[in-house]
Amino acid sequence: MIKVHHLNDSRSQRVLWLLEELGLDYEVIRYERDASSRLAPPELLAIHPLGKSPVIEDGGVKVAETGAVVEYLLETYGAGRLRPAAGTEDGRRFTYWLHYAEGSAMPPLLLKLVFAMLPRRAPALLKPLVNSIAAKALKSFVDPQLRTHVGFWESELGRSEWFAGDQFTAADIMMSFPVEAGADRAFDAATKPRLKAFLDKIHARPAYRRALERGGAYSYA
Ligand SMILES: N[C@@H](CCC(=O)N[C@@H](CS)C(=O)NCC(=O)O)C(=O)O
Repeated sequence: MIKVHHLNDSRSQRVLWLLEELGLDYEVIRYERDASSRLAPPELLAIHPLGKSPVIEDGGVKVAETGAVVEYLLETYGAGRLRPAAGTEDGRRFTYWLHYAEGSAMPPLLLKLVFAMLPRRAPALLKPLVNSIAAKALKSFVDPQLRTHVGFWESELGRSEWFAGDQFTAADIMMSFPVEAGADRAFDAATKPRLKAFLDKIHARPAYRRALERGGAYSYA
């Protein structure tokens, strides 16, 4: 049976969701974030040298990195489901979003989180300085980048029902985490009707709900 090394409240929720959409049996091995640092526990280092989640094991095969896990599951068990045909425009868009979600969308979202957290964690004496550096970085670099990305998502969802065409695909599962994290810290869903509709639709999917039950606490749903 497929084993998923799953960190609570994390990107690996997407892997559980994909497994549910594919109707596969799987076992969830849970890891809890440190309450203060939010980092993964050291036990994950025994699974993969980076100590991050998700990682899956399937017989003798071990796969890390969400996009690679998604590709592996689709190739091995998808039988053509949840992806457009290769060589089509939708197929190219699918590949784009599969890479874009972690490669381009997540870095500014992570920076936003880090710069928002830094002042809270700075020693009292340094707080004003750290606060001012973080505010400058957010204003001059991170927030404008995020506005561009979020505007791009909203406009792409005007081209088709889903990110890679009119059918729901695993590209939407990959993009769920940036959009959910973005709605939490980078944009107001009330001002982005297509992104809001995307979130409403994915949150209503039975497989998404089942994955939440298996994964435990997830603050973005
Ligand atoms: N690009 C990687 C990112 C992996 C990653 O950073 N995972 C986070 C979960 S959201 C993690 O394990 N964080 C805990 C830590 O860094 O200690 C992927 O998509 O798999």
